Amino acid sequence: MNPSTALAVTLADELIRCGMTDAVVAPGSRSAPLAMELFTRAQQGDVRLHVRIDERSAGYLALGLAKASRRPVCVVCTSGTAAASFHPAVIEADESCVPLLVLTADRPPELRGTGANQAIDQIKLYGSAVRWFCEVGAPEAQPGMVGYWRSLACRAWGVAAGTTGGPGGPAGPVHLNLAFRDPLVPERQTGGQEEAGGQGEADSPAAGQAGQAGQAIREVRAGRGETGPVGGRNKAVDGRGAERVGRASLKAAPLKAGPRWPEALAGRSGGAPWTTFGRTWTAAPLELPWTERGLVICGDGDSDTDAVRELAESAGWPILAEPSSGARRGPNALSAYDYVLGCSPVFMSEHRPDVIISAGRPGLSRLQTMLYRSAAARGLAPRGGGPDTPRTRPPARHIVLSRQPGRWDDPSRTASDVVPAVRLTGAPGRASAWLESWLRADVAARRAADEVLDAEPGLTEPRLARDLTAALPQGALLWAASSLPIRDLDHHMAPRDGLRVLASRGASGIDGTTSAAIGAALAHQAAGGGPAFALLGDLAFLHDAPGLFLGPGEPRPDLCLVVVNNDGGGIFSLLEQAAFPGPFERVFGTPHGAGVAQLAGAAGLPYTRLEKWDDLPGALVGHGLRVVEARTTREAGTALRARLQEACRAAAGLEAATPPTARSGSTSS
Ligand SMILES: Cc1ncc(C[n+]2csc(CCOP(=O)(O)OP(=O)(O)O)c2C)c(N)n1
Ligand SMILES: [Mg+2]
Repeated sequence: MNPSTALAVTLADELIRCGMTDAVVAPGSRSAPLAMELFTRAQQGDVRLHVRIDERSAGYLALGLAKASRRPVCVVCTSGTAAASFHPAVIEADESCVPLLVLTADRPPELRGTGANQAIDQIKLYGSAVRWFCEVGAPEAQPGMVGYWRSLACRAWGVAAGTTGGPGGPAGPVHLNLAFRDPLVPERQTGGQEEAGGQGEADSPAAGQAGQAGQAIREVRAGRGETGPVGGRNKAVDGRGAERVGRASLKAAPLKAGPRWPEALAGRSGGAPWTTFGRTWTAAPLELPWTERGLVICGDGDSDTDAVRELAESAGWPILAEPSSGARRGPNALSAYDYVLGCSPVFMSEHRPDVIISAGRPGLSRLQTMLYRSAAARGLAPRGGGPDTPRTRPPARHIVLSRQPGRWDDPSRTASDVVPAVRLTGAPGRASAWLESWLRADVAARRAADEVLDAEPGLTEPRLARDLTAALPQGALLWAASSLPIRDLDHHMAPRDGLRVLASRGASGIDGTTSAAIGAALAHQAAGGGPAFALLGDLAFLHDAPGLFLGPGEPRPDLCLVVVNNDGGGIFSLLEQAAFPGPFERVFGTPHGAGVAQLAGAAGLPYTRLEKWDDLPGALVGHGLRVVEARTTREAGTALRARLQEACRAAAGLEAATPPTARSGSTSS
């Protein structure tokens, strides 16, 4: 067996033992050993393989798969600029703690820096965006390599998954740079058929060697240990969630090394990984005495939302949850909190919290940040104090929940405690006036916003966000694009169960949206989840056009891409740039006139144009990957959002007169 094949076979086998169910490959020659091995393991049913032409799309596909499945997914490419094209997905995976295993093929060291074709400096290519980088080194036929590769694969897996408890910290991307020397294909491939096992050529010495090497490869793929029975790891989940056991796992036999390979390639017996890790983040929960004026705020991310919701409900605290937090559920969740925070200074001054518990990354509402700051600044005297310093209440305690050590979200820099969990003591277990007051304000804002939305006969972006999330079936997944789609959901999505909302909010890029949504949909459905949908703007849709083009053999999700086409970047009309008519349209608005229908057609995808509200439920029905376009205009969207703010301000003015309780309402700061 040649060294490149030995490394690829062993690495793939060990990752499958660790639990890898999906692998993404982009085409190239230097990565051939891994691509061919993953193809073979996929044929055996040990892993699901996805192939994409564009590495940026491939990276985001892996990101979506890993995010929805919460397990590492590997993504493989050749050397050169191909590896650089993974960078956006690596950054997003870093920022949003998604376990991604980036396997870049490279030229061996003797070809680097020589002007050799397609050789660039790939060492630490992704800088500090990865939890761990390893230059694996060119494989050589020496004793000890197998333990090295197998333990390396486990370490990469554990660091990506965030389970090592080590310096890597929480889940995130890991980069292995793999130097492959020629030959890049298995011996049998040069003279015979891959799966023939050399039988047809067994008479020649060379063919005999190749035949034995083929035998060694097959036995590794079969998960055979040197001493024990075959393990249970070589199974994969198919597109509909059924587990398939690899055919080779049914037999056991001792492993023979190939003729030129000095040691057995097999892993541990029983199909076990070389190394397993235990979680070490076992810090005790914080004991928190109950207080009436508490708020729970949830941003994007994979928090323990059941625990957060339970806490809020037992304490009688409102939940202000972004759509992709997973916590916008239950009776305490607000649906129009941004309007409440923004539209009534009187309400806010009367409703300052004494404790805020936050989880996840806040990124959608500037007002949220202001809320943290104003609550935390209360009672902090300027140096030397002064007669006007408000000292009636101490600053609010801001407790940040972090599932892993070493990383937490606190952009307002107001955290007073960072803890894994909170145990509340002394909660009265009944609804409080505080909660009722927040809920009343939320209902008032919601009603005012709904009246404005319903009065508009034409298609509008905010109403689409509201009606889409209300219409989606139980068990559905919704991928929300950056820019206005996720913000419109934040303003208008009613709390509900049975809908999983995911988004790339780590770096909030508009790139890779379609591919990430496809990946998330595939993982969601492999785990038995329902249909998937994505809400994205026209620029996000165009940005990842290559993500629409799936080869005939590729796994396809049941995913409806709902494209809101306002012919450009609508969000900029809401920002300060809009006040500069000279450069605005060309530099920020970026109209393009592209045909969404034509692009869908070029990719062979079914297309529906949504013309009116009554047609929305019907437009969402369908199977497979498909596109629904809703055309809107940026001007109308901007005017509508201004009307929504105005209506909520008026509604909040009416409601604000009622402080929650005489006791708490009398002491604002
Ligand atoms: C990769 C990347 N490039 C640029 C941006 C800056 N950006 C933020 S929103 C936006 C416009 C998005 O337009 P569209 O997807 O049509 O959504 P709309 O705002 O119209 O709802 C741009 C260019 C970004 N976030 N990510
Ligand atoms: Mg747009």
